[in-house]
Amino acid sequence: MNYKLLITTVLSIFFFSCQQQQKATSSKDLTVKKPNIIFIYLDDLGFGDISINGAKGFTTPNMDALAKGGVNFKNGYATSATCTPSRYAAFTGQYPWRKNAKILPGTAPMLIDTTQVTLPKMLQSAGYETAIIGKWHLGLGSENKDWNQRIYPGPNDVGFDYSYILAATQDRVPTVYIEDGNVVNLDKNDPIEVDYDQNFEGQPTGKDNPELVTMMWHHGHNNTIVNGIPRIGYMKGGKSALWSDVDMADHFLGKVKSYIQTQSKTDKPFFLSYTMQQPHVPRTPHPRFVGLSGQGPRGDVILEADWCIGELMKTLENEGILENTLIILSSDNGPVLNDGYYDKAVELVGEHQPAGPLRGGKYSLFEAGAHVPFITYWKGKIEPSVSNALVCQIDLFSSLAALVGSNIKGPDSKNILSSFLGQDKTGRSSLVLEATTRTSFRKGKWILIPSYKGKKRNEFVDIELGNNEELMLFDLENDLSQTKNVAHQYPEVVEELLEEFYEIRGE
Ligand code: NG6
Ligand code: CA
Repeated sequence: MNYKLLITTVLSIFFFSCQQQQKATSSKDLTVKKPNIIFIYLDDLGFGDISINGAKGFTTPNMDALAKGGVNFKNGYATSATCTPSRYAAFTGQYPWRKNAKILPGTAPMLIDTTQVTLPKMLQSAGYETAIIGKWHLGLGSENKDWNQRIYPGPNDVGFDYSYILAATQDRVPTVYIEDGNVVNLDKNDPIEVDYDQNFEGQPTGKDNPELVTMMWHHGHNNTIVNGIPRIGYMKGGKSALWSDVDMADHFLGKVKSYIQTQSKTDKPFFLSYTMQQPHVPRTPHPRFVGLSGQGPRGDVILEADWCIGELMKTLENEGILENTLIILSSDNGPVLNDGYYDKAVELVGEHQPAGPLRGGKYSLFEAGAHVPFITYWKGKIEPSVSNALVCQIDLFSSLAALVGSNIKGPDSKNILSSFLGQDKTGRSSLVLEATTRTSFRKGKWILIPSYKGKKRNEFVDIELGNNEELMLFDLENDLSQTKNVAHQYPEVVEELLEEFYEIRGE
């Protein structure tokens, strides 16, 4: 054999395999450092509303698949029991009560300051393309904004490269989509006007014209009627821009799919917040889902949302990026059955317990207010498990920063990346929770709810709010349903928790 030829062959094989290895490592590094990140954020989905957490009467196969293939957190929290504060915390990493965040009307100015650090801005600086598609509810523009001009500031000005949103909630005007600050399909000859105090002359309302509604209001929700549904707030004009309620899920999903299809063809990783409107009121399932749950529109829109999540997963698979995408699923607050419309949610719920074993619901300082479904999924990277780690949406900021190698942190956000990846089962040590501006304190297995004046139960929504003459302490490890106030048995625990709570609150 030719000796020279042998050496050349051996050497070229060696260099070739080195090159291949280098390629493999660099692409693996990329995968490890900069995966796409999708935050699926549902609206008012309770801890028990997915079948893997015990839902009865219907199944949610797509959410279950994420939970079974990823980490299903049993102690996962929004910061709050209502939407605006929870979203504020998730996107800024700051406790919402520091900013006095409350449920906002559709006319509210932008709550996040354009100079603030935010989760999407942090990801932008780490090389991400960022987007939000779905519900916003963090205020837009200034107090006296003109909806017929580009609305500034909005999501695009606090870190989202692309935004396709509804301004507040599905039950609040304006009932139009806004893309990158502009109302979609707006006819300038039919300008939009919005007011939360006074009606516009000659406009029918749910209160005065019940004959015009197709979904009757129970409490609130009796102002301007759009698509037969009476809303909160008054609105005039913008006819060509009005959304279709029954098509909303398909509409947002369409935007999500095309965003993913476009981004998957670029070199940049993306961060997508898919902020779904379900199962918040008004529940308007597409006719394909009507009747499927046996629980009326509330169950039907949960099935609709679950289907959308399945479609999202298929899109990731078809684009070949599923293995390179971290998915986080959670809800902005706990469940409510009657949130202001007659839609049979109460009558048809049967055995199903939207909050699972938890006490209270949306608006409540009891567990069901902010203790929500929380799942992380990353095919091939996260080992399937159930975790008791204490995790909160506020921690996504600093944890994702750690994942992408950024040293920007959210002010109240902890880096608990290893818990989100299923490796650590402890999570953060303590957490301040909030419900309609009242706060409580979780530490380890304990939750301390200070004494608050006010009604014990909101009769309209039929939910216990967590107000009590005496301070309450619960041992969640042994009494998850909060049946026994043990404050008197553990005065030293009360003292320790109060001290830390006041310190964090700066009191
Ligand atoms: C309440 C609404 C409720 C819902 C909630 C916001 C009334 C009587 N009730 O004020 O229907 O819209 O605000 O929900 O108007 S959240 O999930 O966005 O926080
Ligand atoms: Ca909500």
